[in-house]
Amino acid sequence: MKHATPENEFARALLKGLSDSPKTAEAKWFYDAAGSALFERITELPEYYPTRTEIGILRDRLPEIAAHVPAGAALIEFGSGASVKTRVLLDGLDQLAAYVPIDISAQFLAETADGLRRDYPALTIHPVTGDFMTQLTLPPALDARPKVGFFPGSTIGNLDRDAAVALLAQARHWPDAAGFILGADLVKDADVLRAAYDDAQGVTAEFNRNLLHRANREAGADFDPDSFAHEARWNAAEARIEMHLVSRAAQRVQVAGQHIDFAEGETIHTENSRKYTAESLTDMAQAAGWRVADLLTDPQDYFAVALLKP
Ligand code: AVJ
Repeated sequence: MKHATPENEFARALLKGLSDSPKTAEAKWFYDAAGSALFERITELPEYYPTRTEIGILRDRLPEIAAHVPAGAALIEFGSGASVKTRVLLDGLDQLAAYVPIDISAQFLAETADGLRRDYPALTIHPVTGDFMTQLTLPPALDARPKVGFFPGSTIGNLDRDAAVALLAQARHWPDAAGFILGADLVKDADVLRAAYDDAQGVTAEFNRNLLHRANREAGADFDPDSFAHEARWNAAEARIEMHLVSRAAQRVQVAGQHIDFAEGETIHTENSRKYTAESLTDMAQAAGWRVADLLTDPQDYFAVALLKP
């Protein structure tokens, strides 16, 4: 064999995406420790409205959200929990019996669960380790409980439509599925959208380039990260922000023992962040067997928290 298969999953996935035309990388690879810290900084940027807008909706509309959650229910969160958003709900929904954070990192989950058990002694915490894009097994102790899914942050926007529908359908098929609370970013003025993904301080640019630093650290690559420019494009036809890393020159890069050639201006497409309308959200929910019982938005209509019912 000419090329040995790289032994780690990140290196394999990276090589595969870089052999595609156009070159791509999946957004989930942003989140090593450095990338997660950069994302936390993004959520505090003046241009990045989604996090603070969603928290505002959750706080302001707690009574309506509470009415959506049956007594004795389990709240099942996709992705990293223990954030401000989770706590807003746990503080406001005293009818909850259980909280189930699902995360890929067992270590992170264990720490989260300890903190939550301290702060919410009345709540049973059942952490589930796993990739929420795959079929998950819920703890049998939850069998009899009504289940409400929670997927905040518009992280659903990273998924293509089929994957998003599959995730929502999985929750719809839980025994005693009672509802779903979905955070989704909305289509708006293109300049507002672009600024949110290309901030003046350059934090998002560093977040994007961290993929190259990570490739150098973990995938035997020799990228010169400064030779790639950060670009955030609004793709109106697909209703999505795309992040790209644009090669500033023709160059050859080594990745896990193979070489990858870039033309000047050639890009690695590193993320899609889909933006929704009431129509496209309703359509996606319906395709997964849910109906939109309520669509809670902020006064500017920047962000939506959709309350889905079977
Ligand atoms: C975590 C996927 C919701 O799409 O807004 C932020 C990630 N990328 N800035 C988003 C992100 C660039 C974020 N999500």
